[in-house]
Amino acid sequence: MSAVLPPSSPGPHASEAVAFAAERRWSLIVAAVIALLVLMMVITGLHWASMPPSRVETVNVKTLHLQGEFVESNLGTALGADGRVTVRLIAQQYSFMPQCIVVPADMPVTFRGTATDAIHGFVVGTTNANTMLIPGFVATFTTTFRKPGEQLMPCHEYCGTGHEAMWARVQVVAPEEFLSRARSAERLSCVPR
Ligand SMILES: [Cu+2]
Repeated sequence: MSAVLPPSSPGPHASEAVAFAAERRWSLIVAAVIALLVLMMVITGLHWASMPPSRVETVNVKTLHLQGEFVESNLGTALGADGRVTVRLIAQQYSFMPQCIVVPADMPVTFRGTATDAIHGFVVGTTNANTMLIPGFVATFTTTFRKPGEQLMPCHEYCGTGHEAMWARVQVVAPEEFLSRARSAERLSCVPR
C-alpha cells in the first residue's frame, strides 16, 4: 500500500535520479582516488627508485651462534676503523640480543640483524627504524637518530605466546659520549652487568 504523495514532493522517478547521481558522483571519487594511488606508485617507483629490495643476504641459522658475524661476543654496537657505527642483533623467542642497545645521535647507524627461530621484527620508538627479521636472512638498514634519549624497541611480528613480552631498549646518547664509550670497549651495549 503506497501513500499518496503530496503534489509538491518529487515522484519515485525523481528519487531514483537523485540516487543515480549520488552513485555516479561516488564512483567518480573512487576512480580518482585509485588513479591518484597508482600515480603515486609510478612516481615513487620511477623518481625515487623505491622498489622492493632486490638485495638478499643469507646466513646459516644452524651455525649462527658458533661462527661468523652473529656470535654472541660480536653482538651490540661497534665503531669501525672508518668511523661507521654498526649494530648487530639477534631476535629469538622471546627476546633480543642485546636487550639494550646504545647508539649515537646525529651519526648514521647501520643495523644488521637476523632471527634464530621464527619471524620477528622491530621498530625503534617513534622513529622510522623498522624491519622484519627472518631466520636465514640478514636484514639491514641505515638510519640516523636525531634526539638523545631512551626508546622502546618492541617486536612487531607476532612470533608466539611470549610475543607481547618481547622488547628491547635503545639508548640514544650524544655523539661525544658514544665515542668516549666506544674507546673503552669493542662492542657496546647498555645491558647491566
Ligand atoms: Cu618476536
